[in-house]
Amino acid sequence: MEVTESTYGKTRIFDVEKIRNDFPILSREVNGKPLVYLDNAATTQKPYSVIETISHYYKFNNANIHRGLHFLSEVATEEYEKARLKVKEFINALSASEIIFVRGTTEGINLVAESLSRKNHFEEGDEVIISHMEHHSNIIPWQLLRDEKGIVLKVIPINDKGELILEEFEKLITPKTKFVSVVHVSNTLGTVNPVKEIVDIAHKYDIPVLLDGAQATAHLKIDVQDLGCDFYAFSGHKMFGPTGIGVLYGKAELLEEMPPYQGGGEMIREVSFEKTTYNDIPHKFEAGTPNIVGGIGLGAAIDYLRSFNFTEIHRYEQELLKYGTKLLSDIEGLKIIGKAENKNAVISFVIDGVHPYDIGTIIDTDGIAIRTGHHCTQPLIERFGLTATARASFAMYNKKEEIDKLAESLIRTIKMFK
Ligand code: 7TS
Repeated sequence: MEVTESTYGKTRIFDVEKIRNDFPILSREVNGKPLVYLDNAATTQKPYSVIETISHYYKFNNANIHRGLHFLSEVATEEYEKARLKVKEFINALSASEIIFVRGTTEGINLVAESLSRKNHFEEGDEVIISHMEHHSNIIPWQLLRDEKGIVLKVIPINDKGELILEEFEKLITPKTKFVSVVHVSNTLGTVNPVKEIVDIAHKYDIPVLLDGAQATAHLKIDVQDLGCDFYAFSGHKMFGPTGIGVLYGKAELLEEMPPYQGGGEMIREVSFEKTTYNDIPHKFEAGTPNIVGGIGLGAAIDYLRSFNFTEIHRYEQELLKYGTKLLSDIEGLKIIGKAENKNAVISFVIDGVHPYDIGTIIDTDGIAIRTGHHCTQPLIERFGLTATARASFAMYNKKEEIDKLAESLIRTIKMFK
């Protein structure tokens, strides 16, 4: 099936009240107050269309895929593969065979690290470059390779605003540099990295690049061909889709040469005790029964996102960011961490004399959900001389009124600690 623009019908007018009505959870109360959900970098809420797609699948179409010749198995397979095509269109990959369904960003990165290692892409002393603002899921897989293969991890530094220092990146490259893996948008700072430039620089030296797109896909239009990256990993649950499903995009010519990540059913062509031949990509990387309903649900989330114009989503979220930055900056004793010029709607902050955990706990009593802690970016938090921040992260269904409530609740918190 060809997925075309017409599959998505007319682009919806961006109307935040109408958008909010698509998300049932947004009308619930928490601690007797209307929920103010500002933890979207951790996970986004789900629209009816996604919830109903999942429910419909289990009610009417549930079967294992790529196996049985029976009716339901064919329906389920078709739905799952249709979702793969939607992902392909969504990120503008060249082919659906470049779309591997995984558990999430974390598994996508681990898959690449493991498979490249198995291919002997790395020798002892070879270097992998990451950045100072990586999520742990783009640090630990490479540290595991460091322990296993003796590779060296190099880190692109950042400035005090929380931006990558691009000139330093090129200086880190040596003939031993074999891979670059960098986050597209920082979950802690909101910084949008100049990933296209990073890819261009790395490619001058024939070094493949992986981009961690976990925080990008719900907020920016992604075009992997335009970015030129070799791999792009993201999670369904951070873009209005279900948990337990994500995507690893990889250029076909690289995936073809990479050995499987896990062995099992689905990923083989023929098996004997002496020799096994593998299936074509992407199936070679999808051992076992996959998260079928997750894939189909992700397809529904993509349909939902594509019913809007990304430029409008971005414009609106930038408005929220500007409004929130101003409002929170005006609170005495509050300091925003992460002031990149190019930033998505994430505001990390600390307050003099109030521990982030206390902030989170107290404003929760007002029904406000934010995240506190190191956000799985401990080296980054330490770079700012901290152990934790409070973080409000926005999605397109958030409103300025919710930021007002956040500010009021923070002021109440500060008063309690005085
Ligand atoms: N990379 C980035 C940039 C992330 O923000 C996250 C999750 C991951 C990778 C891992 O994604 P997963 O879906 O595989 O778990 N970030 C967060 C967060 O900021 N708060 O909770 C999870």
